[in-house]
Amino acid sequence: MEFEKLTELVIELEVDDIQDAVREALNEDKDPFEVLNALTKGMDEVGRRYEEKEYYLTELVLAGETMKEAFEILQPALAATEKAENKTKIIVATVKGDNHDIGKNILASLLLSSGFEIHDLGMDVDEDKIIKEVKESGARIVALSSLLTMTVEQIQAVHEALKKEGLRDKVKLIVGGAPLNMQLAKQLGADDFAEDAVDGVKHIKKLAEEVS
Ligand code: B12
Repeated sequence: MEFEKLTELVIELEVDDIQDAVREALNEDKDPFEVLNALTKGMDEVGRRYEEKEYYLTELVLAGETMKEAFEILQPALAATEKAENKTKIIVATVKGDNHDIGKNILASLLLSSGFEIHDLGMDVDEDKIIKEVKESGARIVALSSLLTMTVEQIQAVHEALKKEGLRDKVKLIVGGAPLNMQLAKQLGADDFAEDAVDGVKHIKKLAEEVS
């Protein structure tokens, strides 16, 4: 199974064939992270076609489902690549108003396989829910995902809410998602940003050392 073929299956929204294809790639001993990379490339092209009005919402939905199917097979292979013990608690969530959770789920499962304790609040999560979870779980790292330009300001809302509760100094806030970069992340009050989930795990390991 060539990586190009995997990318193509995502672009062509082959939701019924993607699991077999991922299985085949893994059986051929392909690196699961490279498989993930090939699938993500497909999603980028789907996004581009949507922007160019070659694809519509139906195609976006199908692309999301194709990626989720693929990830079911891929996740255990990614998880098997690392097995460390790390008891740091991490809250992950997609911000309020945003219903994109594929990237967040990938980050969460990579963190899980790095041994972190994950509190996944799902998507469309407001600051109150995050504050409540910080208090209840004692988590010292909050990782937020925002895929929409319209919702990035929700990061600031979380930052402000943490400040108001006197928790901002205790909690590290890391963010990710396509509309963000390090500069914007900092402007919005976050401590850190990472381009992709693999890099995100590296950054979070560093933050975990700082809070422990
Ligand atoms: C699939 C998809 C959907 C699916 C989502 C399904 C799901 N359950 O997630 C559905 C159909 C629901 C959807 C809906 C919409 N979508 Co949409 N969608 C996409 C698409 C094609 C792929 C997103 C994706 O899953 N990528 C694959 C994952 C693996 O990548 P990722 O999410 O970027 O995550 C990686 C990194 O960003 C990073 N990361 C992500 N989060 C975090 C967090 C932390 C802490 C860290 C460290 C790292 C990190 O790591 C991840 C893995 O490496 C993108 C285009 C694109 N290429 O991004 C558009 C896109 C995001 N959508 C877009 C739009 C406009 C919409 C809609 C408004 C469309 C509409 N008219 O209704 C709605 C909004 C609904 C809502 N309220 O959220 C635009 C956003 C434009 C913008 N800048 O604001 C995009 C960019 C498409 C485009 N080019 O126009 N969408």
